[in-house]
Amino acid sequence: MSLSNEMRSLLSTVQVELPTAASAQVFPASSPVTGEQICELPVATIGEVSKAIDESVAAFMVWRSVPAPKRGELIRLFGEELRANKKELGRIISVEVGKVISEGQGEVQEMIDICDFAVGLSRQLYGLTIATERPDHRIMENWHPLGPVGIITAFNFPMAVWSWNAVIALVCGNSVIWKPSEKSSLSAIAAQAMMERAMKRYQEANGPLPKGLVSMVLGLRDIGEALVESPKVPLISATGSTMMGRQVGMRVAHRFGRSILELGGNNAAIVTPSADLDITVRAAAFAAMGTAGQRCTTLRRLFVHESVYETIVTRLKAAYSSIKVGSPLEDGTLVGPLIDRGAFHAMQHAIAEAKAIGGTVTGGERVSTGADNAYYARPALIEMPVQDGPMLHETFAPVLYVLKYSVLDEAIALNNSVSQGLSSAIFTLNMRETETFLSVRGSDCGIVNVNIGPSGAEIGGAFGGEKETGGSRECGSDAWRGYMRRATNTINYGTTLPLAQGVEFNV
Ligand code: UN1
Repeated sequence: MSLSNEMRSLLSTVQVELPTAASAQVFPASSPVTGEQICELPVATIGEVSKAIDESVAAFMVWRSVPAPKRGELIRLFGEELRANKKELGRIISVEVGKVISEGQGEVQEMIDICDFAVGLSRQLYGLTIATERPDHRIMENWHPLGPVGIITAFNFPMAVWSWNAVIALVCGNSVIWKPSEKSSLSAIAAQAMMERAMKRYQEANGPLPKGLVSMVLGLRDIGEALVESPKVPLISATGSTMMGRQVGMRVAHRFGRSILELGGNNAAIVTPSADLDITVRAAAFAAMGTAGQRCTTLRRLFVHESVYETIVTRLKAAYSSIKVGSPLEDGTLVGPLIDRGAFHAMQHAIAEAKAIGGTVTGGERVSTGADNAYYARPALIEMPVQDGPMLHETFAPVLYVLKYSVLDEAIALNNSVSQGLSSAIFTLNMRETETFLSVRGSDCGIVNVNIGPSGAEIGGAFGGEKETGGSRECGSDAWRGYMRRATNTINYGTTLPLAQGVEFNV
C-alpha cells in the first residue's frame, strides 16, 4: 500500500475527513518516509483567520464563565478519545513526520498524560491569600483566563505540543486557535478531530459549547503572522526556531501581548569519572539519535572527562555504526528520516564546518532507501578539538559533538557558554558533582538532569528553557499561570478606612 493510501485509511479508521482542497491556494502534505506527496490541503485565507479570531473571542466570553472543573470534563473526554485511538494517531505521526513507531505512540501517550494533568488542574487553579497590614482587611489573588490563545507549533511534535498548550489553556478558561506547521498538517487535522469528537460528547451531556472554542487554521507563515499581529489574541504560544521566536516575541511584545516561547536548544551532557558507563552510553544514544535528532531537547554536545573519554567514544561509535537507520514503520528501526531535504543539507553543512575546524567525523552520510525525495542519514558523532563553529548553534539533525575535559568547572562553563538554555545533564555517582551541577554555580538551563539524558521530559514538570530558548514554561508544575492573568484583590470588611503605609487623608 502506498503511504498516501495508508494515511487515507488511517484517517478514515479514526473517522477523520480531510478538508477538500477547493480553495484557490493549496499546499502539499507529504511523508518524509518516502518523500511522496499524500494530498493537497487548502490554505486558510486571511479572511478565514479573522473570522476564526472573532469566533474565538465570542467563544471565550462564554467559556470563561463555565466552572473550571466542568471545563476539565471536556479535557477528560478528549483524553478518552486519545486513548481509544492511540495506535492509529501514533501511526499517523510516524507516517507524516517519520517518527519510529514507539516514538509516535509515545507522543500520543504524552498527550494523554497532559490531559490527565489538566483534568486534575481544573480543580486546582489556586490563588494565594496574603496577610495585610490593616485590620479587618484581606488580600487575595484571583486567576482569570486571558482570551483566545494562538498556538503555533513545529513539525517535530505535531500533536503533543498543541495538546499541552491547548488543554491547559482550555481548563484555564481560554479559547484556542492552532496554526500547525505546514509540514505536519495531517497530524494536526487528526488531533483537532479528536477534540471535536470530545466536544460533541460533552455537548450531548452538558449542553451547547460556543462555536470556535477550539479552532485551527492551516497554511504557511502568513497565517501564523495574522495571529501574531492580532490584538484580539492576548497570548501567543510559539514553538520553533530562535529566529522564528525572535520575530514572534518582538511583534507580540510590540502590541503588549504575551508570548510563551519554546525555541532552540543546544543541549549538553557531562560525563564525569564516576559515571555509570552503561547508563551513560544508552542515555546519550537515545538523546542524540532518537527522533533522528529532531527534538528541541536532543543531546547535541557531550563533554567527557579525559579518564573515561576513550571508553565512552569507543562505545558510542559502536552504537552509532550499529543503529538501524531506515523506514520508521519497520520493526527494529531506531532512526527514521529527516523531515526534508533542507534538514539534510543543514546537517551536511554543520558536518563540513566541524571538519574545517578540526572535527573528526564518524557517520553523517546519506543512507539510500531508493526514494530520491526521502532523506535518511546515519547519525554523526564528531570529536571536536574546541567548542566552536557549528557546536554553538542548533542544527536540527542527529549530530553529536564530543569534547574532552579535565576539571568539572571547565565542563560546566562549556555547558553554559552557548546562547541557548533548554536542557542539560550530568552523568555521575558523585554527590558533590551532582549538587554542584544542580546548584546556582551549575547548569544555567531550564532542565537539569542527573543520570538521564536531556530529552524525553515527563509532562509533570515545567518544560522550557532560558536565554535564546525563550524563557517560558509549558506543561506541568505551575506553568498554567502563563495562560492566565492575576488580579490582586484587597477587601475591607471593617467599619473604618485605614490607608496603607499609614497615610492620613481626612476629608
Ligand atoms: C520538542 O522537541 O519540541 O522532552 C518537545 C522531550 C519531549 C518534548 C520535546 N517531552 O523530549
